[in-house]
Amino acid sequence: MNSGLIDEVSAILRNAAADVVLPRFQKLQAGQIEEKSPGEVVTIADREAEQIITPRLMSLLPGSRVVGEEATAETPALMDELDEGDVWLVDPIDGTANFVAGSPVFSVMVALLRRGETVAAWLLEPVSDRLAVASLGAGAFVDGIRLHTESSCPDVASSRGAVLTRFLPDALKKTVAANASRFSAILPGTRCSGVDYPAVATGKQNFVMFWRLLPWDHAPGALLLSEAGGWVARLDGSSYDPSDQRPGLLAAQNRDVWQTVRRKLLET
Ligand code: 2AM
Ligand code: CA
Repeated sequence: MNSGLIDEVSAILRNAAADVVLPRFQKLQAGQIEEKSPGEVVTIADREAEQIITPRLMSLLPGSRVVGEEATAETPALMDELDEGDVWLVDPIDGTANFVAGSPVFSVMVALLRRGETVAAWLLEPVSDRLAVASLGAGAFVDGIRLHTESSCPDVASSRGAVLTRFLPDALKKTVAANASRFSAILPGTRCSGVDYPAVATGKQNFVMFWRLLPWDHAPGALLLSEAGGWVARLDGSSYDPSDQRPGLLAAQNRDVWQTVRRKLLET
């Protein structure tokens, strides 16, 4: 991945954030927020950001296509054949519920898939302007500083991580709750994967577990964490594939932590 493309996409995300997202932050009017489906909100800022980002990404790579969260809500077939050609996955606002609540914990994310493999990722937090980028085989960076996760495995009793319980089946919720006291802390997660994955990649926490796997929520963070030295895999140990939405994913700061957390968190 050439660094020119990394910079061009970074500029596209920063422009969209400055032009249509940040001007609405803590200033949304009631008519600018809609319920897409029960419990899932979308705002004028999500829609406009995706509209701005989509043609700009397409013009960067001839023959590429864009699969954005909001366009896919209108046209679900856009998600077919993610494993063909060059596909940009766009989450115009990740953490929309936080954005609507006036919290700065939201991000703008893009991943580039090449024949189904994530080859580059961008995660921008507009309020702080913190930008995380990764490209396959070339590392993960936050604001230009290369990330390397810890290679050792802490005691379970001193490890902490987040489990996103909203979409988790009741039986798994009970298992996690029963095993939580083995850990230093089981956190609820931030409701923004653009913040949860960097929290592991930068060592703020040791792991994060998700259930629902929409590709724009996970492809960027999964590449970021893998390139930082982390380990991301489905709960059965198989590798993460953005084209496969079967649920359940565990992301950890390295493979040993992944295996230990998988065992201690989900043991029945
Ligand atoms: P969104 O705001 O783009 O819909 C993955 O956890 C993603 O699911 C989040 O980044 C967020 O993306 C959405 N989400 C919203 N509320 C959530 C919740 N309570 N638990 C888990 N995910 C949530
Ligand atoms: Ca979103």
